[in-house]
Amino acid sequence: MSRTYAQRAKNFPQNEVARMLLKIIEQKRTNLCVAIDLTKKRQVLEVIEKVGPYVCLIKEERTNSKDSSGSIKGKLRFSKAKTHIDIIEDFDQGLIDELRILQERFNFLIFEDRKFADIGNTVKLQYSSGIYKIAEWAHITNAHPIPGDGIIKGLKEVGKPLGRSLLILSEMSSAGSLATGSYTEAAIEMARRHRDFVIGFVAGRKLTGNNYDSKNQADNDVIDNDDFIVMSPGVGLSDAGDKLGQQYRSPRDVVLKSGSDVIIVGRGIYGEGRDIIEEAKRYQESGWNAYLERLELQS
Ligand code: UP6
Repeated sequence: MSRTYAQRAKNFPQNEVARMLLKIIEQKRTNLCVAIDLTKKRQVLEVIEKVGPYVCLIKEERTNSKDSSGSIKGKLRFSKAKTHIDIIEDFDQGLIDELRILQERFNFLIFEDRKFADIGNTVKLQYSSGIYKIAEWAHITNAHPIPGDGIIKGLKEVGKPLGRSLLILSEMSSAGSLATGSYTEAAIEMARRHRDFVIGFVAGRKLTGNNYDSKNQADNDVIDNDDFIVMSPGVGLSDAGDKLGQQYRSPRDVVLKSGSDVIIVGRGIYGEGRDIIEEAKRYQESGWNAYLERLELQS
C-alpha cells in the first residue's frame, strides 16, 4: 500500500504521464493545479508566469494570441496547468509554442479541460483535428463517461500512441449535478477497464480503494492495483460559490477529509482584486499541508 505521491508512481506502470505528474508534485511540493479560464493569450501567459513556482499543473482553456510573453524569468516550479483552449479569442500556434517552451523550461504538465462527451468517432476527430489539435500539446484531457466505453476507446486511439492520458469526470462540483450514485459507480468501472489510458478522475473525493475517511485511519490507504489520481475542482478559501452553481470547499476539506490528490483552483487565485502570487502561495501551502496531515494520520 502506497501513501506518498512518489511511492504511488509505481502504481502506473502503463502511464508515463501519471508517473511524471506524481514525481513533479513531490519534487515541487505542490498539489495545486491552476485553472486558467482567461480569454487572451497574454493573460494566460502572465498568470502562468506568476503562479509557476506554486503549481503542479496548469489547466488551460483554448486561447488565441499572437503576442508572446517575452518576460518570463526565473525558475518556475509548477507541475500542471489546466486550460480551456476554446475560450481564447486570439488562439494561434504561437500560444502552443509558448506553452511548450515554458513546459520544457519549468517542468510542468498541461491539462486541457475539454470535457469530451460525444461518440468515439467524433471525439477522436475533436481530439486530433480542428484548430486546436489538443492531442498534440495537452498531456492530459478529460471526458464525460455518458456515451459509454466508446468515448474512451476513441480518445485512446489518438492519445495513447502520443503518450497522452485521460481523466474521467465521475462527479461535478456544481449544484444539482447528475453525476452521483450509480452514474459515478459506472464511471469508476469504465476507468478500470481502460487503465492503459485513464489515470484518474475529476471528482470531489477518493473513489477507489476504501473510501477515505479521516476519522477511520485504517481505511485511508491506496490499493496499489486500483490507484487513480483524483483531481478536485470547486476549491476556494474565500467564497462559498458563484452565482451559476459553482460550490467551493477548502483545500483541507478536499485533500484531508475527502482524500483527493490535486486541487484545481481558478478564480480563487486570479479573480478580480486578488494578488495572484499571494493567493497561489496560500493555496499551495494549504493543499500541501493538508496532504502532510493526511500522511500523519495514516502513519
Ligand atoms: N470544473 C469545475 N467543476 C467540475 C469540473 N470542472 O469547476 O465539476 C472546472 C471549471 C473551471 C474550474 O471548468 O475551469 O474547474 C473551476 O474554476 P473556479 O475555481 O474559478 O470556479
